[in-house]
Amino acid sequence: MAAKLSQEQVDTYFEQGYIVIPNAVAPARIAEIKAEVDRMVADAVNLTESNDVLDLDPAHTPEAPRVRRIKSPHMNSDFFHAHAAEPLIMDILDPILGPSGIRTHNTKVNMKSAGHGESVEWHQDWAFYPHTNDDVLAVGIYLEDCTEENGPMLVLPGTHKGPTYDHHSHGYFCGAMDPDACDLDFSAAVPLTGPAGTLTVHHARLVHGSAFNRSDRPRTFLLQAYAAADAWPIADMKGSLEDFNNRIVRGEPTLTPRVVPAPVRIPLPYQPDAGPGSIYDNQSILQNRYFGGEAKAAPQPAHV
Ligand SMILES: O=C(O)CCC(=O)C(=O)O
Repeated sequence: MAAKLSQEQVDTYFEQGYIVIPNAVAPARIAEIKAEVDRMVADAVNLTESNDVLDLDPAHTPEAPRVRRIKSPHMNSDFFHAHAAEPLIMDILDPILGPSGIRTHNTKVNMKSAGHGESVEWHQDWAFYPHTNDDVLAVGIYLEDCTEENGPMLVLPGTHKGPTYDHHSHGYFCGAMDPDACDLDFSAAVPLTGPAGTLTVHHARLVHGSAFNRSDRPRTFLLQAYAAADAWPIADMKGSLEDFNNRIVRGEPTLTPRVVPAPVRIPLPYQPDAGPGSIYDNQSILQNRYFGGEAKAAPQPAHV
């Protein structure tokens, strides 16, 4: 594929808040990524509860392992550390993240096992990590063919230009939107589908979610989030200044953030019981669920 986006793709990204590039990543590279995922997930047979690397499904047992997420693979695997800076990805992002450079913000592998894989309630990534400017996005790579049946990511086009919605429940940040509390037509959601190797880019303010995987095929999705080098996080720097600057993958660090108006809510307070790095734990206190599934009992309201 051409590593550079066409002007039409750049315009679509800014207009709609996302783009989908089928066959962007070559089959040989997908095979390497899958091999590293398999290597990391193999540790699940030794676990009875989630740890800093693997987020286990509630149905997991060491005998029948079920991993729903690899957390921060770029921090837990040399392979994924290097992959976050992959020139193919940098070249795609160059025209949309601006000239200041590019910083990795977070990475994860979301795994929906066949017949079972978890849903992700509607949310905006921006609600988790507001920055001083909104040149912030996530790149997704499907490691298997993704169709409407095995739980594609769903997006609401154009919502990156709208408000930042409430992602709190019972006074705690829960990383999910109450579908009845926002004036959005969820039936207009677009499923992002494509063959293995399809690459997606979505704006951090775009409303998105994803349904259960009730098919007989798994769906594994590598997500890598990036910010312009001059976008500074407002709520959490995720470590020291040195760590922050070490995550620059193109361009130079800067101490002068670019500040532009963008609607912000602070993702605090954190829930006392939510496992770190688990969107599933975080969202589990949302009672009014769009995609179904059982909500956890409501915690005592936080005093904010
Ligand atoms: O796995 C998906 O389809 C979407 C996940 C997502 O939006 C997230 O992890 O923030």
